Amino acid sequence: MEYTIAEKIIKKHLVFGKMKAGEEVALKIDQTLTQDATGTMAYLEFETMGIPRVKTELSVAYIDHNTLQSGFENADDHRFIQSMAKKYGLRFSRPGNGICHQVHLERFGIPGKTLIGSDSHTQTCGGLGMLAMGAGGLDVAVAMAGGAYHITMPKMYKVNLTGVLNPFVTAKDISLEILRILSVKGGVGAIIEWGGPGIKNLSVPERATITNMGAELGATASIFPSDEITLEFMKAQGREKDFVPLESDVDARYDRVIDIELSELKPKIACPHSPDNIVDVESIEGTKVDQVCIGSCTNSSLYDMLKVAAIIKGKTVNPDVSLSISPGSKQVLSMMAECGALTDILASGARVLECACGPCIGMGFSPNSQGVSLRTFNRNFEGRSGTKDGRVYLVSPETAVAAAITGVITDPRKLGEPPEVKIPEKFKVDDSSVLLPASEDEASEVEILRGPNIKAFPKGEPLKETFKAKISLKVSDNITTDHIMPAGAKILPYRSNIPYLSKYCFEVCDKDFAERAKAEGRSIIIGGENYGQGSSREHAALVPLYLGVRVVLAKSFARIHEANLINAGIMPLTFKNMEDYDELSQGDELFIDNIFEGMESGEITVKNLENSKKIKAACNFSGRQRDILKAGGLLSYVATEAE
Ligand code: MIC
Ligand code: SF4
Repeated sequence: MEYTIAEKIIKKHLVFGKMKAGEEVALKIDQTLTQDATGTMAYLEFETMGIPRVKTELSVAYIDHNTLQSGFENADDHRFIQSMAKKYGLRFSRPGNGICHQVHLERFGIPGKTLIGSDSHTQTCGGLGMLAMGAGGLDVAVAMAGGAYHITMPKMYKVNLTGVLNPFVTAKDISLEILRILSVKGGVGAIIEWGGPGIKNLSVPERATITNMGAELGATASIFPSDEITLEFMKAQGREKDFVPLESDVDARYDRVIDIELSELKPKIACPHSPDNIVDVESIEGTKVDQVCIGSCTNSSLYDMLKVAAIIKGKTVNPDVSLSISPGSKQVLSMMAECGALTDILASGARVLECACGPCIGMGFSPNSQGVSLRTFNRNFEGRSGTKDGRVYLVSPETAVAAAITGVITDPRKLGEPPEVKIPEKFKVDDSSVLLPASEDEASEVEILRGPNIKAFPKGEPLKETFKAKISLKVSDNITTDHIMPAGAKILPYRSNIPYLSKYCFEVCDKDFAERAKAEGRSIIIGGENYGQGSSREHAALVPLYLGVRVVLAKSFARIHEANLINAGIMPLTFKNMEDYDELSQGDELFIDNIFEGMESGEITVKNLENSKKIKAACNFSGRQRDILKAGGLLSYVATEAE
């Protein structure tokens, strides 16, 4: 039998199930990561499991999202997470040390290992041959407690790269090209393996720019082989002992193969408000730009920063543009400082922000009203920047800096000679901002520091045989978790306060939703295709649960969100006939009976009490998922299993 890279890793980590696409498999998890915006909840959940110390090979708690401390909330949450890490055996990456995915790639990722993280861009570490996946916080908590991670065995896609990129065309343009080809739902249910002769010219950070945006495709994971380029990167990080080579077998079978000839690519741009709304930069040249942001877990490596510095050296930022630079890690920033690149950037008039997510999640640096913002980030969902009518475009660092200089969208190929950038053979290694946990003997003495912002989180209820409720909201295709549970500097500090967060649920779509749903008591949401794409935030399930949502009936779901709904005890049902979506309206009362029998057979009948029409819904849950729903969510299920 010949295997793909991902299949090889899955085979090695399989604790349950058959490696057949569509079937549920359970995997042993070697490493976990959390960030602070999802971490607080994940640690509260972990605490309820009563495990004295994490059971993974390595677990790291990062602080990188909620770094603006405009009140006590974020600082309290940082202290809570730090004390949890110390007590329960995790490393703690202090605020300022960098964005979780960038730091994990530099310092901790290991080819061939499994990693799950409570952040959808965890797949970044696929750039060095890891099977790295985003997950809900509760799934990460279970993995920290030694439990397996359950996924639907994905299909295998292969992207073959041939040729060489032209000057000013970059790894980011490859990410945008695959989004153009596949769209934001094209990767759902698949692992995307990158290969072909074209990968030989891509360094690990460039590969990571590509795997990072696998999240935007909805893919379960994205992965590169581990080869001599990987070895070179690991040597530069002083970690060559962790290197293992990894490639697919020659006759490995793929469900889909996509070829991209790199020399044919031009600089690309994702237009508002979706990462797959792609055109060539040259086609919209001249559009006035108000703001440019360079950074995020997609494009904040030393290589990216050095290119930007080389291009902007000796020039000044256009007077009508505000330029921000957020290096991905302390390592990147300190190396920029040492080689003078930081001085060149500062001299241009750019604003240097801390090594954190920052503007990407609306944590400061929101654009002006109706402002056009060019960002090297991965998401441009409506309102995500913190400015409701802001217009965000996604681009490469080269395209970003070209606009920062000219003040308008500019094809970077017009910048003249491409920058010559040399990456040092050795990176500056200083792990002093990663704190080690207390020893097992001392752990019991460590006090958990809780602030007043931490409130109890809602628990699901055991499923009943029948269910009757009204439709509290009907939404269209590609609804993101940013629609369901917005982020941004004003709301993010309340990630451990579900009652407070609930006021903002679906605010972007319908500002009356929260009150209406609460007044209904129990309700159903109707969704279109790819419902819940984007972030892994389980708050997009916990908050609707708090507001009484018990069923979401959609055309299809994004992977992590569907898992989060089940974990929360909300039943995700899919339309069998897509036209039935048009038959339902907000306010209709629906009735579902024979739920248990339906779950066994995979089909449930939903009756619309307004007109007595019957709708067939699919519910292809695994035995474990049925039990979780029956128990009222994963936490109750874990508790009953333990009895
Ligand atoms: C994002 O990019 O949307 C986030 C913020 O990193 C999220 C996690 C979160 O909502 O806390 C993600 O991608 O999972
Ligand atoms: Fe942070 Fe943005 Fe990356 Fe999410 S996508 S982890 S908010 S930098």
